Amino acid sequence: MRPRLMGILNVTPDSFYDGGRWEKTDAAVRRGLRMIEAGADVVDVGGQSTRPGSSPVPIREEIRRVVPVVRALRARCDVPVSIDTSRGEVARRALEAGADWINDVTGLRGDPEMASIAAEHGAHVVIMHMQGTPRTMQEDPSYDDVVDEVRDFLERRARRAIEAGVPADKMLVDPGIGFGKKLEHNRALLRNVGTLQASGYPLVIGHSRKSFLGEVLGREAPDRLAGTLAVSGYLMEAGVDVLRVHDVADHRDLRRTRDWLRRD
Ligand code: HH2
Repeated sequence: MRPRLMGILNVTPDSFYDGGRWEKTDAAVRRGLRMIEAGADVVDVGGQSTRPGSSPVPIREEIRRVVPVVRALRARCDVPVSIDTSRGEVARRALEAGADWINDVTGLRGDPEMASIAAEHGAHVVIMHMQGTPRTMQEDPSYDDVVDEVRDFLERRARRAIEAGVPADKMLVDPGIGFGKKLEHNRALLRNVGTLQASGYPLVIGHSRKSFLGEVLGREAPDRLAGTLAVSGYLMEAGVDVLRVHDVADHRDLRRTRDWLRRD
């Protein structure tokens, strides 16, 4: 199966890797269009960093950052646009501006309205697992069995979304690499994507340049591309449906090379 590439577009001053690079609307739109040219199957626009230790920004500021970018991308391309938010009002405004997906790192727990907003607009929904909140999540995350607990959570939240009217075929799930997880938790989740896929929903993985790679390699985010690609290759073999990545062109090359190698 051909994994889809979700290009990360953070319209923020402080995201852990691309913060401050696409803060202005024009720069963000150019970046989004470049990612689409490079082969992104969906562009994920975020207006608030959720890196460990981060605090929420005012809702009006989040809307100011993302809505013009979503509108401009929608006017200039047909590729699905995703809004990375856990706030219903931000999602609503982005969907009205033309977004197609909601990517919610709280698994629809951040705002009780989120599931019905998604249902009303016919949006695809990515339900992600996180233990704790971004501000404190890396202080001492703990699990009895991380894979089982994450799978149960994702299935429970997906059922709730279906009850609120989101069609099952518009739902995707994501174990939330780095969100309230120690190195070994991330490793267990990456090695057990089959268990997570057993729920039947397409699986999204967002490992790109994250700090677990810093722990493995002793490198900062700008120097974690090779590590990211190694994990991506592994996940492609495992049949993951969507890879959420900063480096779309490199991943397209990875995917093409792998397809060439596997061809009969
Ligand atoms: N990771 C981040 C943000 N949103 N969404 C999903 N579905 N899965 C993820 O793993 C995920 C996500 C954090 O990464 P990034 O957007 O690059 O950084 P920041 O939160 O600092 O903006």
